[in-house]
Amino acid sequence: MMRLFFAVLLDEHTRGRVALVQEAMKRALAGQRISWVKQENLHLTLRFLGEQDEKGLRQAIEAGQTVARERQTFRFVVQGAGAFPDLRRARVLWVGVEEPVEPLYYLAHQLEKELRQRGFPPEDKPFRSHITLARIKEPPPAQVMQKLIESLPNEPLGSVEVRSFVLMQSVLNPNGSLYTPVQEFPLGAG
Ligand code: 2AM
Repeated sequence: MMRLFFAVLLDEHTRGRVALVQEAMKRALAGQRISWVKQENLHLTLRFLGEQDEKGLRQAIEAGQTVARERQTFRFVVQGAGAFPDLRRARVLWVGVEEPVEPLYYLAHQLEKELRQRGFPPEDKPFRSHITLARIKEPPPAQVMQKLIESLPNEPLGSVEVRSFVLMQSVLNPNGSLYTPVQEFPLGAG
């Protein structure tokens, strides 16, 4: 079995800028029990598939190929930060995506459609484009979070050119997940 997800990877420049925001968060939240995503692992998840067998892997690849053939390269801007589910109960810290967000949503939507046609159970959570920076065991006080988010610069961190998306394997281990690309799907290659 393989734990799989579809993702858009960030270019090195954007990853570096995002990592600076992450460093600022680390300083502001020092002493809290937080697990920070390593810089090389920063990504935007399009669809999480969970544990899949050989057949699931094959069908995920087919779905990815179908979607990629129908789509052209596009850009999005990484900007803004926040917390899921909200600042009072922060469990996930993220940086967001500014306009245009539609192409990403459309890509996620098309993947969902192709996966469902191949018998994958529907994703129950609506897609929200974000790049996870940290996962928090115990939410810090809401004022701390509010102050933190307000203190971060709200300027574009990078304009990402999406030429492909990737099926990733995630191997969980105690000192952080190990992500490995299984297959890359160049956009508009059909
Ligand atoms: P996240 O960034 O919002 O945490 C690999 O685990 C990727 O799949 C992560 O980026 C994670 O999103 C995403 N993902 C979505 N649903 C998940 C789930 N139920 N369990 C683990 N990861 C999930």
